[in-house]
Amino acid sequence: MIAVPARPFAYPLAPEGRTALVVIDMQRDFIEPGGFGASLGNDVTLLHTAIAPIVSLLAAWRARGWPVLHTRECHRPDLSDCPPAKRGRGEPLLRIGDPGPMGRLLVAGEPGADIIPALAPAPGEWVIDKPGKGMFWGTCAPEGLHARLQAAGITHLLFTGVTTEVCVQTSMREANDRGYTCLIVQDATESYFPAFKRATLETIVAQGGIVGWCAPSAAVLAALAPA
Ligand code: C5J
Repeated sequence: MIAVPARPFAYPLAPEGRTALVVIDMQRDFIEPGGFGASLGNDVTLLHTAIAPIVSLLAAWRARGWPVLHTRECHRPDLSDCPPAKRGRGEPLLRIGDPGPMGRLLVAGEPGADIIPALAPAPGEWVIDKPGKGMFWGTCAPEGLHARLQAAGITHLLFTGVTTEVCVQTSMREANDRGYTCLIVQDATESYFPAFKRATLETIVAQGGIVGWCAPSAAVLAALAPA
């Protein structure tokens, strides 16, 4: 194990490809103007600081040939996997499935559902489309994501992406409940609400790491031996 200085204590990072880097929903629909995030009234520029740390982590994982998972929150074009309770909520400018400047909001195959070019998946990396907030819900049919991770020998997950308190936290909690050893990279995740991000990171590490560990990307990268 590689000891990464972290809160609430050193994180035991498993080498030899057993720790996957998870990049949650770094999609144009959340990061760029005119997408789903903006339709909810959010300032999308608040998410941009997470991009550079994720680029650095991706480079480190790719140099070692370690597994990388990208997720995309999106729905089938007929919206059959989008519950009315999700689509109908609130008073957004545009709803899921409505046409916007980047195509239909949060619909698979539309430009807005794409991962931003700076973080585009490399060949062989996992790309998981998820209809919900958590990456284990309704994904990787028929066997499910947990079975696929187990088959690949992945036991540890490093979480990055957006937004900290919604899809990142939900996915990390789902993973924690399934027995994965999880760390959230504090500068590689962002929220439209800085106070929610702070509260989420504190919640994760409280009570002896009730959900997992937290560390900056510099601590993770420094702990890795040269590739
Ligand atoms: C949200 C996400 N915030 N990726 N999705 O609706 O966090």
